[in-house]
Amino acid sequence: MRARAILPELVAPDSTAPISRVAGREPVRAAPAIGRDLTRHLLVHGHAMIEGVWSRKTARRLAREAAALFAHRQVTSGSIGPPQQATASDAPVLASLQFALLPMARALTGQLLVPSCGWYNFYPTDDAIRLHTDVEESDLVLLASVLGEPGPLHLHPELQGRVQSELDAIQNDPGWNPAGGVAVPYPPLGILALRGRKVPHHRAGSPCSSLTAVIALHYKTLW
Ligand SMILES: O=C(O)CCC(=O)C(=O)O
Ligand SMILES: [Fe+2]
Repeated sequence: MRARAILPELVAPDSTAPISRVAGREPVRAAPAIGRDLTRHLLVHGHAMIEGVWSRKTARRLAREAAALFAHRQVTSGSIGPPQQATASDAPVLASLQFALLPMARALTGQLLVPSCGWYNFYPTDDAIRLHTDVEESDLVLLASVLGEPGPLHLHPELQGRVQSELDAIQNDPGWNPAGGVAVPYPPLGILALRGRKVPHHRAGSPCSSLTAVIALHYKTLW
């Protein structure tokens, strides 16, 4: 019964047919078909945007879970910028979503990815996140806004190959332009797929008018 209670309903924007059932209970619907244009964009630019991956109902469940975790302060300090985080191990809706999106992550990359880690990033006052590359356990991250309206993430393909200490030095340099990089918004009810281990990214930070939360679902190749 618990699985039924936590399972997010995923819908395809162009299809309403359920494609599978988990334990014969609530239907899981397909994530959008991943066309060549998206896989090519990810290959060439290191990111791709996909709208309408889940329903408003799933969005509400994620928002509720994020708000509850924050209210009960089951959060820790982020290591590389986001002020506070809660991991998927404390978040059944998020954990369920991470598995439901696995086929999409594989289709996007053509790689046999598995979920590695996932979390909510909380931005109670401003949405700044330092210039960084992602954790080693990440060959692909799926990012989405679930509460509030974070500004676009700024991607820096031109800084590919820099280690974290170099990125810190670049950001601390007085000549650093916080508005630089390719600004990519989080699409409505959808995800920004990012090769975040390769492509450094940051957000300079604007004040948040209400609690803002982003999900980061990481996937890793087995070999
Ligand atoms: O919180 C965000 O908007 C970005 C998240 C991110 O880059 C990360 O968690 O590594
Ligand atoms: Fe990141």
